[in-house]
Amino acid sequence: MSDTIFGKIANGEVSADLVYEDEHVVAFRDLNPQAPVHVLVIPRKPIPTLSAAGTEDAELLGRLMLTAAKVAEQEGIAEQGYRTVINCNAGAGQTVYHLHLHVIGGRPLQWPPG
Ligand code: DGP
Repeated sequence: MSDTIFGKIANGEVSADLVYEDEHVVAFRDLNPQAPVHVLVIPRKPIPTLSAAGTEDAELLGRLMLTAAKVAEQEGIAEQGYRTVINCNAGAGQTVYHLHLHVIGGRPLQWPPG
């Protein structure tokens, strides 16, 4: 798979406003935020979509979720509430084909979403 912009952020080739990183995942602020807090959590491993993840990625997917919760705490939105979203494929609005989990909050969020 060719490297995406998120792969380049994960390996440090492209800069981003990082809020968390460890050996498995990186979290950084979205360039086009949809709310006062909008952070993307990605695995360092370049999995293109959620559908492309396999059972071998189960622990890594758990790490993405736990990192989302950690970021929400760190950003001060855990108590008021936040949303996590994974867009899978073009029909759902995925534009970057490196798996990423959106953490969105800091304003009231409608449900159901549009
Ligand atoms: P999605 O539509 O789910 O594929 O979300 C992709 C998000 O990535 C979108 O909200 C904008 C953001 N984004 C795209 N390119 C960059 C970039 O180079 N840096 C950062 N920080 N965010 C980006």
